[in-house]
Amino acid sequence: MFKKILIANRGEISLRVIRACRELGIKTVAVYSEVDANSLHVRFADEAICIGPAPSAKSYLNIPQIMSAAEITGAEGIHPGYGFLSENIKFAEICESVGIKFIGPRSPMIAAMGDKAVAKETMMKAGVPVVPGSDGIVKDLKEAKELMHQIGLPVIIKATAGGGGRGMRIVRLESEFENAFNTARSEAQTAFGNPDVYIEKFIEKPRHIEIQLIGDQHGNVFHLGERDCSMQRRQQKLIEESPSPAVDAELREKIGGAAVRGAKSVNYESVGTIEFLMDKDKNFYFMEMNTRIQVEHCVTEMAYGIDLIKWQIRVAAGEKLPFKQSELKPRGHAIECRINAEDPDHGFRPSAGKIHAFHTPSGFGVRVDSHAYAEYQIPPTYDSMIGKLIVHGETRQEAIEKMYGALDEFIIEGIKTTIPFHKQMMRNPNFVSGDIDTKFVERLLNM
Ligand code: MV4
Repeated sequence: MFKKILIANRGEISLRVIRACRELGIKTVAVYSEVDANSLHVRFADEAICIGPAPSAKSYLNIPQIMSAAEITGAEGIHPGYGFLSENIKFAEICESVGIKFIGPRSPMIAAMGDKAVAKETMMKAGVPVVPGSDGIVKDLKEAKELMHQIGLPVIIKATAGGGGRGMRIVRLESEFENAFNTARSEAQTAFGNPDVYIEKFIEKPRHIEIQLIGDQHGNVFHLGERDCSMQRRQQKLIEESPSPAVDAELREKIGGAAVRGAKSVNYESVGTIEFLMDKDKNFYFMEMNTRIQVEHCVTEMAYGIDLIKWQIRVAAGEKLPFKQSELKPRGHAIECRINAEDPDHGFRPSAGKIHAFHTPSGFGVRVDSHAYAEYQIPPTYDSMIGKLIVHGETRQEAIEKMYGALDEFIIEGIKTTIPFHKQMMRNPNFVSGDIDTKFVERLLNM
């Protein structure tokens, strides 16, 4: 087992990894930018190294500085958290080349799953359902039209260099197709410097269902059920839950089994998530695979009673997973609300500044993962999430009630937050009945 791990991240996820290491008897090294000198991850780590000024490029993305910090402190492993360098192939390669364990999959795996076409091909070979569409990039209008007729309308045209919802164009009428195809290509050239597009069957009003996976270095891969992340706004997740109100035990086994087949086909190790689109008829289609721990991992932890970060560290140290898939079942229901320093009454615009009062909720089944505190000055440099509120109840209804009460107890003064928005959602009839999809929030806000 590692004696010392450096966490190449900041904020709540850095605190989360510090806690897991503490419980595993592992010493921790925090890295921080000048503006983060008073952050809690600096305070609670065993050692802390300043790696540069505020801009991420000069600090949390500064590979030489991070590697120097690891060398100076003798860290044997580096946990990248999420975002920043967590899926950076070069960073994983550098760690591998100097014998420091990158706590995640090996660099070739990050590369493979990071290439949309390779990932889709891999999943197809493993029998994982993928969205019907072109086999890679569509080279010209003639081929595109043939595909449109094969797939059937509506179709979606996607820029291969796009991502996160950018460079996508839906076509519902044949008469629109030629113009849409040409416009999509020229917009892709302008936006990404690459005009290449591919075409897929458009899945109407999909849910975003993702499967939590964990694999060890002995060929074992398990799934820990699904998370429903359909409550999004402009590709930003706001509320996540496990299990999904749209998935029963039988469907869970189907989707989870498909995800495990996909992961096993590439000998996946570490934690990972396979994202699916699911239509109203419960057909599910592979979207992408994330080779890192995710913000919303906590709802899986609460529903399955498993500490994912500790197991991620154990498998990185070579331990064998002691699980039996048949015993990995969700119990009760967990919901997470992302607490962002944003103003929901003004287009969720950032609301950085100084927090004057900070009181967190608690009670049975209430968890707050946050690096914020009273008098904390939120830097405008990084993303706006200042914490996550997670609740666990025996039923979804109880979890919703518990979430509403916890949000009501959550006092943050001095900045605007998404708390009022989340309270409204816990009282929204569609959310409460589970009748939502990935465009629900945007329709609700008339975006
Ligand atoms: C789709 C789709 C419907 N049909 N592909 C959005 C970003 C990227 N992850 C893929 N996305 C979508 N791809 C087909 N064939 C709908 C979306 C989509 C979406 C997917 C997941 C979560 C939120 C979303 C919001 C808008 C669109």
